[in-house]
Amino acid sequence: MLGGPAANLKPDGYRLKTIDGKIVVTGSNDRGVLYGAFTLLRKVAVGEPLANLDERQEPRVPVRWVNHWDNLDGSIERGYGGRSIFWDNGASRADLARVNDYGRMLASLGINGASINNVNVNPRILAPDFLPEIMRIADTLRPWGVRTVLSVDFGSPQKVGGLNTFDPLDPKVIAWWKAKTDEIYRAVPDLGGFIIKADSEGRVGPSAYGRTHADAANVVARALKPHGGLIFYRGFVYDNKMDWRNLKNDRARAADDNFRPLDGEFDDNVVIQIKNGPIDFQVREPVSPLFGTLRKTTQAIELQITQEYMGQARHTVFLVPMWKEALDFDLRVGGRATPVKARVNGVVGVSNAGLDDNWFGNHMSQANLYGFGRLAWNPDLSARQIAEEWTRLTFGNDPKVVKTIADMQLKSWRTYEDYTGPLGLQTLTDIVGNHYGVAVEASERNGWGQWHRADEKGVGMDRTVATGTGFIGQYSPAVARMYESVVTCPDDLLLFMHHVPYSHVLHSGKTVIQYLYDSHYEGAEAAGGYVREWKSLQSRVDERRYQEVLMQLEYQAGQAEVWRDAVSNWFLRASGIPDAKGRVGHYPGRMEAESAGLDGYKTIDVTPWEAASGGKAVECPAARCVATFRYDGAPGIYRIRVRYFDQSNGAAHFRALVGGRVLAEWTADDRVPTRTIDSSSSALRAISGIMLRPGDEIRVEGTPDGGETAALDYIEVVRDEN
Ligand code: GCV
Repeated sequence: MLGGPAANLKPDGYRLKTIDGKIVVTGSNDRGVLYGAFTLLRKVAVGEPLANLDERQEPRVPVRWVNHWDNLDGSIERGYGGRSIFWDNGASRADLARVNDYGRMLASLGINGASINNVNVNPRILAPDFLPEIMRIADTLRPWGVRTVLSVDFGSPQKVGGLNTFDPLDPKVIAWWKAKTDEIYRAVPDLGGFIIKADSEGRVGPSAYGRTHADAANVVARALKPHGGLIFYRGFVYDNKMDWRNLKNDRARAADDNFRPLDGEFDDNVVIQIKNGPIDFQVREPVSPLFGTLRKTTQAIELQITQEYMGQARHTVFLVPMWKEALDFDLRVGGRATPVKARVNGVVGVSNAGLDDNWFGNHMSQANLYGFGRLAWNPDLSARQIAEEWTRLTFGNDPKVVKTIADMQLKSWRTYEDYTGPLGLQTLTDIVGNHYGVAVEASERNGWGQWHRADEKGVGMDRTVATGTGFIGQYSPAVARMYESVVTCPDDLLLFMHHVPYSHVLHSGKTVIQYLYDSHYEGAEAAGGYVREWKSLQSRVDERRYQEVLMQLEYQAGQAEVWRDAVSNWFLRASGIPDAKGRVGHYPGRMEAESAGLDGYKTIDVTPWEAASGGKAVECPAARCVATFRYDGAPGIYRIRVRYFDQSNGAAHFRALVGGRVLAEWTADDRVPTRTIDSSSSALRAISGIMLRPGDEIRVEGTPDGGETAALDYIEVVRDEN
C-alpha cells in the first residue's frame, strides 16, 4: 500500500511500517515512495523479516547522480559494456527500452539524476534542432525519478550560438546562456542542470579571456537559477603539458591551486565536482586536498564506477572499499574531525553502462554501480553489507555463494593494487595509450604528470613541503604532518608522497623493493585463487553466468601474471637488487618462443620490453608458422601453458601438438584494447592433463589473420593441479 507525503522526512526520504499486517510505504515526495517500494522489494529478495517493519530512511545528500561519457555517435569514452544506451549515429537511440530499464535500476538505488553525454562535449547537444532528442531521453528517465542532466561545452555561445566570443563577462554571452537555458527548460522542465569541464585536457575555458573559473561557472549558474538548476563545475583542471624535468611541478597540486583562491566567489547553485583523488582515478591515491580547502563553496565528490584504470571490466575490482576510505578520510579541518562525507553535498559516479546484457561487460562489475548507489544514499553502510546484498540480489541467497562472492569482491581492490601499483605508485599502466595493460615507464617523461620518478637509485614523487613539490602542504596541518614524514606516512601512500631508496624499510619491516616483488607475487596468486574459489560454486550459480564469470576470472589470473612479471622485472633491472625469494627472472618450466625451433616465425623486440618474457616474442610473417619446443623434464602429467598475443585487428588461429597429436586449437578473437603485440594483447591458453616424457616435442602452430601475426611469447610446462 502506498501512502501520501510523510512529514519530517528530507526530500526523497521514506518510511516503511507494518500496520495491521499491511506494509505502508510513505514518502516525502513521489521519489521517496518509489524508493521505499524498491527497498521493500530488496528486503523480500534478501529474505529480511517484514512482520514488524518500522524504518525511516533519508538520503545523506540531495544530489546522487551518475555521469555518462557517451558520445552522440553511440561510442562511449572509457566504456566497457558495449555501445551507448542513449545515443546512436548522432541522435537518440530509436529504441530506448534499455534507458527505461536503466532508469528503473537507478531508482532502485536512490539515484536521482543522470548526465547523458560526455564531458568532452560535442557542442551539438545544445543545437536547437537537437532538443527533441534530449526530450525523448528525459521522458524515459522521468518516471523513475531520474532527472536528466547535460554536459555542455563552455565554448557553446560561439560554437552553437554563432557569437564571436564565449567570454563569460560579455553581455552577449550572458544573454545567450540565459536564452539557451530557458529554451531547454521549456522542453525539459525538470532538467537537473549542467556539467562543465573547462580548461582541461584540451577543452576551452575562461582562461581564453583571462577570466576565472568563478566567472565561468556563475554565468551559467545565473541562467539556471530561475529554473532551480545546478551547475556542476569540474575541479579536474590541470595542465597536461607540464615540464617533467622540473621537480617542483606536480599535477596533484592543480585542483587546489586553481580553486583555493576562488572560494567564496561561486554562486550558491554552483557545485564544484571533485575527483576523489588529486590525480585521476588511480588504484591508490590520497583524497583530494580540495575537499578540505573549500569552505564557502558547495562541493560534490566524483567517483568512477567504470573501471578505466581498474582493469576495464576484464578484472574483478570491487571499488566500494576504496570509495569508503575516501568518504571516511578525516581532513581535520580546523583541527576537528572532518570526514570527506561530511563536506560534500553531492555524490557523482561516472557510470558508462552500455548495451551489453550485463551493462558493464562483466557480471562482477555490476556490483560497483550497486555499491555506488547504496553509498551515495548512506555512506555509513559497510562494504561487506553492500557486497552481500548485491550478491544475494544477483546470485541468490545460498550462503556459500554469498560468502564466496562477497569475500572475493571485498579483497579484489587490494589484489588489483598488489599487482598493478602498490605503495602509492599509481596504476603502472599505459597512461598515454589505452590505460589498460602494464607499461611502467609510460607515465614518465611526458607532460601528463602521472610521474613516479623511478630510477636506479629510488622511486616515488617527493611531494613534501620540505624538499618536494609542496603538495602535502595543501592539507590541513594535522594531515600534512602525517604525510610529510616517512615515519608517519602510511606505507600504502609512501611513494605517492616521498622519493625513497629501494632499500628504504617500510613499517611492515620489508624493504620497498622486496615489497614490490612480494606484492606482485601475492596479487597474482590471489587472482589465481579467485578461479579456484569460483569453481567451488559450480551448479550453485546458473550455468551461463558460471561460465562467463569463470572465463573472466581465468583471464584476469593470466593477466595478473603478465603484470607480475613485467613490473617485477622492470624494478629488478632498474634497482639491480635481486628478489630475496629468487622468483623474479626465474621461471621454472618456461621455454621462450625465441629460443624454440622456428619454422617461419621471426623473433621481434617487444615494446615496452617488460610486456613480454625476455623482452622478445616471435611473429609469423607467412601464411603459417611453427615453433617447436623440446621437453626434457621428468615424465608425468602436466599442464602446458601457451602465452600468445591476441590483438583486436584479426583472429589468428593456433594449434598445440605433442608428438603429432593435436592437444588443443583455438582462435585468438578476444575483445582487447590494442592492435599491437604488448601486455594488453598478451593471452594465455592452458591445456591440462598432458602426459609428457623426456624428448617429447611440443609444437605450436600459428596461422595469422588480418593484422594479427599469431605471435607467441613462451610456453610453460607445469605440474597439473587438477
Ligand atoms: C572524459 C581521464 C580520462 C578521460 C576523461 C577525463 C575526465 O583523463 O582518461 O577519458 O575524459 O579523465 O575525467 O574528464
